[in-house]
Amino acid sequence: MSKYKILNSPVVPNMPWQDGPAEFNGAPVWRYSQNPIIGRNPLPGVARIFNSAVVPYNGAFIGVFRGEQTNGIPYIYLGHSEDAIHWTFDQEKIHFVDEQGNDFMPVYAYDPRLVKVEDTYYIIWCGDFYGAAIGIAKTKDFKTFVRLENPFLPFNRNAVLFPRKINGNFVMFSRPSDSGHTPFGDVFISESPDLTYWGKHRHVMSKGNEWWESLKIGGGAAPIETSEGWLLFYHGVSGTCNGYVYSIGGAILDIDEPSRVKYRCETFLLTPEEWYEERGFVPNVCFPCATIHDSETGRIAIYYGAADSYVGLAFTTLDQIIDYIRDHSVTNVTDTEMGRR
Ligand code: BMA
Repeated sequence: MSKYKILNSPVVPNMPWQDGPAEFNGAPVWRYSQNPIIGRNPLPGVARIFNSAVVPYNGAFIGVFRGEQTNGIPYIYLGHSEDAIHWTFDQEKIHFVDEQGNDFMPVYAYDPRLVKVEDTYYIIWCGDFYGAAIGIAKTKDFKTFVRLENPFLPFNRNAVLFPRKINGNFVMFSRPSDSGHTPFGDVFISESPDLTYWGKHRHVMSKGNEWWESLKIGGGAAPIETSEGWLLFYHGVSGTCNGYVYSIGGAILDIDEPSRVKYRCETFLLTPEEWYEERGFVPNVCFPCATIHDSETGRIAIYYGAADSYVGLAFTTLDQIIDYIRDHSVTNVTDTEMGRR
């Protein structure tokens, strides 16, 4: 019997899975033995796929993938899979229309997230709005993608929508930033009744006291609703003399007021160690963008971009990860307060 529960989430018996080791040196998160699941030059004109998001769909899986074209410009490509490990990609990048039905193609689009809220799937990405900012589109059938109003002013990156409304409003994380590689950054949260007007902005968490996340942090996978609160896998960045290092961190947020952090793990959950994480277009990057989780077994598969070159898969279970985050939690007042000044 599991100790904790995944709430408001489907049963996904065909989700990818591999058992973990009996003992761990650190966090109970283990990599898929066949990583990376997506290698280089995955389709014509695309040199690398990484930082991508997937969901269960019609008994199989579908995803939005950051494809770095051979001219270096990132766009979003749709992918399909029976097992969420082996993916086939549409050769054409996703074409959007606006709410009037006119064609819309972003100047660039990267780090997509894919979140189902009620009966609609939302794609959230970082694109150009006279500077880096958040783009959002909706689809019900993965054929028509309707681009919505830009939710936030530039500069802002790393937006993640929650999988359900809270107190009647859509809720989204974002990270205000600068126009460059942003050597700072905290996670904020905003609410919207209609996905057009955003407000009630709150601060969620600051960059960490711990060195692995001391430069900046950013939202990662869409939070998982659990009996302990919203389980969040996010990224934390350390600034070394040799560049940024991106690790995966974990936190649990209050279910009704997610700007309040209940538990925040002081250690990283996963940090670059394998060749595909340490070596690539940008070395030393583990960048989580999605999970697939099964509410029946509590199994969780984390999808993460590796070294801006590959997609990696790692596993944990709800009971193991919640116990680990709670047992290693260190919070301060900027975590636990409501986040409005
Ligand atoms: C961030 C984003 C991510 C990328 C990371 C490491 O600022 O651009 O897409 O994975 O840097 O290069």
